[in-house]
Amino acid sequence: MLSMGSFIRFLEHVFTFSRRRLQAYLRAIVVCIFVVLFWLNFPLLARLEKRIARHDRAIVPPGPDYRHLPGANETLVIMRTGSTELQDRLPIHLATTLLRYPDSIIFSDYEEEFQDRHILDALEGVSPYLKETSPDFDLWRRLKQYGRTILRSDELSGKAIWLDGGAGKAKNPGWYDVKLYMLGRELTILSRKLDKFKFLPMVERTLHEYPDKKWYVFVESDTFIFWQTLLVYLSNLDWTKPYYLGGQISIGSIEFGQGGNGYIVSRPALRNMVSHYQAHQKEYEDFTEGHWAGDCVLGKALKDSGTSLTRAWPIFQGDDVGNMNYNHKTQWCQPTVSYHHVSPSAIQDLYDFEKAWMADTSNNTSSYLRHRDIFRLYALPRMVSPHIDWDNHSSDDRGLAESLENCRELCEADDRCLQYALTAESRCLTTSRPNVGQSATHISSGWIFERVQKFYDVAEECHGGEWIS
Ligand SMILES: *[C@@H]1O[C@H](CO)[C@@H](O)[C@H](O)[C@H]1NC(C)=O
Ligand SMILES: *[C@@H]1O[C@H](CO)[C@@H](O)[C@H](O)[C@H]1NC(C)=O
Ligand SMILES: *[C@@H]1O[C@H](CO)[C@@H](O)[C@H](O)[C@H]1NC(C)=O
Ligand SMILES: CC(=O)N[C@H]1CO[C@H](CO)[C@@H](O)[C@@H]1O
Repeated sequence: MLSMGSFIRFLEHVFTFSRRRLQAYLRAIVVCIFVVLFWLNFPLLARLEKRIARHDRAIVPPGPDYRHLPGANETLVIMRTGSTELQDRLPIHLATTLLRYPDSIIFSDYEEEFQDRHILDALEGVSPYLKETSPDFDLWRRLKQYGRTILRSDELSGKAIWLDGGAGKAKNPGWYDVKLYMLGRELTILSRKLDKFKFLPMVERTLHEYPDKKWYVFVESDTFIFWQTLLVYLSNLDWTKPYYLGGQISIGSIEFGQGGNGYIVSRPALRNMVSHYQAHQKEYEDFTEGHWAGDCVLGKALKDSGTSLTRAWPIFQGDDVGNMNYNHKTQWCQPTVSYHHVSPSAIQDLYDFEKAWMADTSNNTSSYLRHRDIFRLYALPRMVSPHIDWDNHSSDDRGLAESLENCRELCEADDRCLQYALTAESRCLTTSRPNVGQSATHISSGWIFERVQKFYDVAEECHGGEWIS
């Protein structure tokens, strides 16, 4: 048998190749053979990879047991979404928040199976005449006839964006606009028009599906709830009384819980409302047609059936955890349960945060989070170093600055300034309001950490739970 050396010498002799060159060719051939073998075995490798991943998951220590927290089994979570936003908004909840709730229902404007979840059509119970003739039900009729594939790509919500930094509420009475995504404008309005009709039939169907829960927690796909804190809150209330808790807002003379903040209804209140609605469905449908906010219609139906809103702000927040008005008086010692306008990445972040917090407090399931705790445990650690592509909601214009560092100097020179941001146009913005902010493009943010830490340190200790009832 020829050894490799003599084989090469033989080839050299035949082809007068240089030895070095030949070795390179051989190496290339060997690599090619490996690549081909690898390619052929790809399915096998994929299976192996999956097995490793499964194994990894199996050895992750189980997190705190959300599903068996006291009261969890007597609480139902109802999420309202829409066919146009579902694909972008629901997966994060299926992977995080919805895993915690022993019982939950998801309502949309189209009945379908989505990632092994059955999605109910909230509009099923609306009067047939209205559904067949109202222009507001255009989208619903198309979906019913052709299915979800009829949705054009420009009708799907795409990546959630902040059109106006969440500050549009004051100037725009249609606060729903704050929630706009990258939708074709026409459809945004269409889908909102449809959305307002969901509320009352959704509540009716909910009671039909789960008639015996003590508490019904209604959320949207951009709501985040601190689950344990919510359950501790509810354990402090008497569920046998009619309760309707939410973040208060008014349209005209009707006060109601803003839908995206989440709102909570006790069983007696829900039952009263559903019987009242069943007796006056036509009137409520007429009222809804002439109105633009479904959560307001719901507030009216609850009021008409004997349950007024319990104003639960600041326990319920109308905005994201990154955009809080922390102050030592009205937003500090009160517990915190819900946030609104929360992006999917922030939902993941808050979910992980609560999970770690629960692990730390697992010896006492009566532990709850106050705004103060969120400031210390969530906000402060995120304020240590400057963030690129981040908006911390600084708004006092200090003029031009050459760099983020220069902007920081402008902030340092003013004792009240806590944080700063530099825009793409090199404008330096500062504020005395401590805020985590959120991911954004063309702006960078920083904090004077000693000062935000001091903001925390100088506040008085909190005593007792300030539950609103
Ligand atoms: C919920 O769980 C508690 C124990 O944690 C139990 O006493 C109660 O009966 C359960 N309620 C329901 C409706 O299953
Ligand atoms: C729970 O653990 C903390 C420290 O980890 C401790 O300070 C606290 O007293 C414990 N509470 C109970 C009820 O055991
Ligand atoms: C558990 O936490 C709650 C709320 O902070 C507190 O009131 C209670 O005393 C704690 N229980 C124990 C046993 O430490
Ligand atoms: C709420 C708030 O103060 N938002 C500010 C965030 O920063 C931008 C600059 O990018 C300001 O324009 C907003 O007013």
